[in-house]
Amino acid sequence: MENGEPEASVLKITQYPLPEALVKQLVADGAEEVLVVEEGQPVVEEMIRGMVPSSVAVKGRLTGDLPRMGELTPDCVRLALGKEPLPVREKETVVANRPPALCQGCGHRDMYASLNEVAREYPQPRIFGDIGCYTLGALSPFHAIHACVEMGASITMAKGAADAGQHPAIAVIGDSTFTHSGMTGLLDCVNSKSNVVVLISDNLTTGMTGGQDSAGTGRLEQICCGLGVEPEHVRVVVPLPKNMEEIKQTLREEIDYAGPSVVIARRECIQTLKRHLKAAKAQK
Ligand SMILES: Cc1ncc(C[n+]2csc(CCOP(=O)(O)OP(=O)(O)O)c2C)c(N)n1
Ligand code: SF4
Repeated sequence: MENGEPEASVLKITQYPLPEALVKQLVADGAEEVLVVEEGQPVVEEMIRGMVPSSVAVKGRLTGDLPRMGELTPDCVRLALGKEPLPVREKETVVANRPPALCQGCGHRDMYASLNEVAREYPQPRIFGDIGCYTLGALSPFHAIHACVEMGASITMAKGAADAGQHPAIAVIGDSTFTHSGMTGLLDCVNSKSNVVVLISDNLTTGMTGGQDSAGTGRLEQICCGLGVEPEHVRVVVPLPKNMEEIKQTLREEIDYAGPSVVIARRECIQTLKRHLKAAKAQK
């Protein structure tokens, strides 16, 4: 007992299949109930019910002790544990109130810095974003994205805008999202000769979900040409502050070209770069 409240044993699960022995161990010393705090669907909650004795009450999203939908906040969990939500002032001392931001040194930053400068040269630019770390370009300090819907939609939104006469119509998409569901949109742009610029921010990984390999790494230019984009309108730049003028000029040239073009801004995510450098050092 601590401050008159019962202590809880905590088991953190980050694997599948579930560690059944650990789950059983969790309730072995006579636990009466288990609260499953699980983002997304209550999959673990359902499975754990079959692993523990029926005398143990398994609580979570399925039982309504945690909300069935939406993000789990500290307050949701406090309520499920029978505690009052933290007063706002106390919360601010636990977690600083700040919006999410791109890492310092991230190549997406340099890509947006150049794109914003070029966009300002046109009376009504429209920039369509997509899903990944670079979605944060919608927030301060960039405010670079006018719309963002779902994986791959940046290109089809830009196509729709371009076909309706919008100029420039620019899609910003990550390398992984491009190979996940952006390629079909680019093929549509080629078929209709749509006047879009697709800016692929290629950090050579899937940054937002933790740095998994990206399906098209090393082949993006070939893929774009294979889809029918003219090779001279598949351009590659390196998003670094020193290359700002070159990137801006490349963007201007492709905006001026009346057809589908691709600009690939390629520089490795600094988080995976750090890991790769550490692994290489360890191998020496
Ligand atoms: C339909 C769907 N599948 C998977 C995801 C998970 N997801 C979020 S962002 C992302 C890809 C991000 O990679 P990338 O486009 O390369 O951008 P980065 O985060 O590296 O900047 C994925 C797969 C999702 N949001 N929606
Ligand atoms: S994880 Fe990588 S891609 Fe994402 S913001 Fe950080 S440096 Fe950029």
